[in-house]
Amino acid sequence: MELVVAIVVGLVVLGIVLGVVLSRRRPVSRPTVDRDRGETTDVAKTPPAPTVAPPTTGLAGRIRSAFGGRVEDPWTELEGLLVGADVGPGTSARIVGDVRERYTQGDDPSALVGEEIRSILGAPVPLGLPSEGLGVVLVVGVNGAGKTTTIGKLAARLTGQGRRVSIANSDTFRAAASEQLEVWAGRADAHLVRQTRGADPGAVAFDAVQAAQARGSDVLIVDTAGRLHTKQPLMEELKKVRRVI
Ligand SMILES: Nc1nc2c(ncn2[C@@H]2O[C@H](COP(=O)(O)OP(=O)(O)OP(=O)(O)O)[C@@H](O)[C@H]2O)c(=O)[nH]1
Ligand SMILES: [Mg+2]
Repeated sequence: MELVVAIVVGLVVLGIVLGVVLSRRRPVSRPTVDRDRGETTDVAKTPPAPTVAPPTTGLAGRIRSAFGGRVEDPWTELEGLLVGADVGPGTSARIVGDVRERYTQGDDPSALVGEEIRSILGAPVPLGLPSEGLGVVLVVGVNGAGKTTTIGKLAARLTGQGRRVSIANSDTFRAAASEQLEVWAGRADAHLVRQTRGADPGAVAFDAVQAAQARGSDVLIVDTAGRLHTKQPLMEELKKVRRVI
């Protein structure tokens, strides 16, 4: 039997990258209608409004604000902002060190942070599913990051390619997790393995591997309950699920 366990990690960091990128987007030029005159105005062509301070909300805005002369030591502030955004202390220190080396007066520090995060994440890794036997994808991440939705999309893509897909609900913690996954499995024409709420996530994964093999599935996708990577016992639980698989 060939089992390949691909662990999907880094959703937190990905979220930060997206946050940085999105918050740097320029507002889209769109026409507005003057209701009194019935005229349409292209916002981009109107004279520039009086200079306003850049946004100080969102991670990118707060980073820029920290470097705007407001705080005495922006590097310590930056490290605190990263830790506060759930980037681990070690990675935060690394990012601060790397950005500090590259930063020169006038640079946008949030852009440099975004570049560092992208370089840490590296190029996207292809989903390495085996050509024979059962491939297992264990999906982990913080609460509400989009794990279950992504599983639905991934399952639909794989069944669309002609692969037989099983899904295991090892999120036995959150209310209605099973019902949510059932909807996605139905849409993707995938087979769902689940147990009652509160069951051991490792036990669900064990049953699911057996059931997927018995059905001749090509891929088993295992959903897990959202958790913060800073919660050690919950991370140990994930390790157990992986070992069981
Ligand atoms: N717009 C948008 N919303 C998304 C996307 N992915 C997930 N969502 C929404 O984000 C919310 C959380 O998504 P889930 O897939 O339930 O996230 P999760 O990580 O499984 O959540 P937990 O199991 O509670 O940890 C839902 O309302 C989804 O509809 C996406 O790509 N785009
Ligand atoms: Mg979920």
